[in-house]
Amino acid sequence: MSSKLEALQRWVDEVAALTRPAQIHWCDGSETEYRQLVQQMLQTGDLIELNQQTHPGCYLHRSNPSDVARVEHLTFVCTKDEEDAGPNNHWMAPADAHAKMDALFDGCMEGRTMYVIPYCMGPIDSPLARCGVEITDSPYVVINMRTMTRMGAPALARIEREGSFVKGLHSTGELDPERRFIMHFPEELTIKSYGSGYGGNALLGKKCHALRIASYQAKSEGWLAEHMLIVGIENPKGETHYIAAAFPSACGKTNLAMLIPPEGYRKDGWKVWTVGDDICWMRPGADGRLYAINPEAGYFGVAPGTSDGTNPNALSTIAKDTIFTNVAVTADNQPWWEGLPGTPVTDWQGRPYDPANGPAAHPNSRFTVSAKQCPTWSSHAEDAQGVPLSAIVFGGRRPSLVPLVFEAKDWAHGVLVGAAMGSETTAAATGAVGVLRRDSMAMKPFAGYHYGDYFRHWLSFDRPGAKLPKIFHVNWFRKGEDGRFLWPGFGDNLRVLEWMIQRVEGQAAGVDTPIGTLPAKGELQLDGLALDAHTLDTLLHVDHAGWQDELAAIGEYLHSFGDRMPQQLHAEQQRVAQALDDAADAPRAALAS
Ligand code: GTP
Ligand code: SPV
Ligand code: MN
Repeated sequence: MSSKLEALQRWVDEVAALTRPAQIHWCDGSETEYRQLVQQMLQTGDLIELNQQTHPGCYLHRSNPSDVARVEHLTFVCTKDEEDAGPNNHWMAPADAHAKMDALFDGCMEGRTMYVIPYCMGPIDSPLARCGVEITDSPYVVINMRTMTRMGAPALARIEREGSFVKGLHSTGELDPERRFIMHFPEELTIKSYGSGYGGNALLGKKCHALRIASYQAKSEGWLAEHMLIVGIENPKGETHYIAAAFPSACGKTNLAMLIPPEGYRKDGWKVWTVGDDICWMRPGADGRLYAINPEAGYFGVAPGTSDGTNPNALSTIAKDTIFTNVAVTADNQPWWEGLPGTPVTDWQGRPYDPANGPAAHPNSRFTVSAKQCPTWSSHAEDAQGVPLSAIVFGGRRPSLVPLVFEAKDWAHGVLVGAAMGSETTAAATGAVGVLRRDSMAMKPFAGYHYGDYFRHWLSFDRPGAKLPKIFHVNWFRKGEDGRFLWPGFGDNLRVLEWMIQRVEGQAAGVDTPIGTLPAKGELQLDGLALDAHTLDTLLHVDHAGWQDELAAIGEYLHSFGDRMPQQLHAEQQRVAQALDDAADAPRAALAS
């Protein structure tokens, strides 16, 4: 072992002394290693073989029923100073957190194999990429990390070159919700996770490293780590605009990243290219534009709702070599979830399907698959320098008030729009579903430091020479009085993206309103869509009284972060509130529809 890897070896020895595994396996990321792990997991029942005729290389994993989502109430950011974690995070003093976790890890791997997983987040030769090492006793974590990251020998070589890496220690423990914690020590570039084998709790490269630790690093290094998809939209002239979009968990990132253009668009030559579906790291390039990479190598996507009608690209992506977690199965052993044709016979817990027990697939059931299997995988997804962004989009599940799309006036207004984001909660985290909460930039569960400092960092990108993307807000989830979605969504969302691109290119005038610029009449391309005039009016209406209340609530929200909230954001909130008050005095002048 070279001297540069001594620090890693020392840490592995320390962890082994604490957890006392029967053996240690250094993961090389090879196909042979993957096959061996799969065989072993088939024997232990950790994996169940699915129909290999219809789904070659596909397996099912069933989680413990108490362990099927992220656990925000058990997730902590442990900075020396409590203020640095901010009111947006749960905090514990680092010494207390280490003591608590080390007591849980004491002897927890006895009789088991400890896996050492070197991984790289981002293209292996990218200056924007960062490495980590996860130590885990879960073979399920190993096979998922192999798909989700660049795992193994090349990552180890980069760690040896750079000498620095994020340390992640994980054990599934007893899967006891009372003995489950996800702890982050951003100042030590360290993660400790115990008691869960699920997704974001256990695949430490994803939310723990690539968002919580990375957002903290990004603040001091001048970049951004965000909960965003990255998609390329190619117009009929062959020009591609890249768009990054932040929607909260289970609010449409994977779907937008893989969208299939409506028929008319396809005929005209529009194409969509997928760069990333969950996480985006971006930094300013020499030309002043923001450049983005996808730090991940795979998708850990929501299964329910994925169908030929909604996301055919995802469906063909997961036709082979995919791990399914907590889906149902059909009589001929195919994976099944709500939204697919056919009928389930066995539910996600392995019980005979009975509608009285709820959905057959868990609402947060997922697929893990290599990004390269996506038919629309972008040839630029591996570009070391990343792709230049034309637009940043914020959005959430807002059943009322928030129009289909609006554009922020400038960067500072855009930061306010992102900070003010609200969305109904989903099954991606434990707790009540469908409750409206603020989820600034879709980072409420993931910002590794104080939101006030985070917004200040965002504002700091607006500096001389910067050629920043335009910022938009969308809402695919507006509901009518009958409770149905007003906007068709999915592929038809391209209509809204096209308007954004026209705005970027200076080709759409839009209509100014106090909350931002909306499409003018006729600017949204709606050919081939059965959308009546009344629905369109509702989707593009700015309800002044409703927005006055919303701005008051946003003002209170900003104040809840105390002194660290930048004055500039308060000023933006006051500017928009004032514009709404002024418009209320002269209502006709400023209405969008
Ligand atoms: P995470 O992986 O948890 O971060 O989720 P995500 O943001 O990638 O969400 P995803 O694309 O998987 O979508 C989650 C759910 O929202 C699925 O059930 C989709 O069918 C649904 N959905 C996605 N896009 C749309 C849309 O445009 N309209 C409507 N009505 N539903 C959508
Ligand atoms: C999310 O919840 O935003 C996800 C799934 O993408 S997890 O990896 O569990 O965080
Ligand atoms: Mn996510």
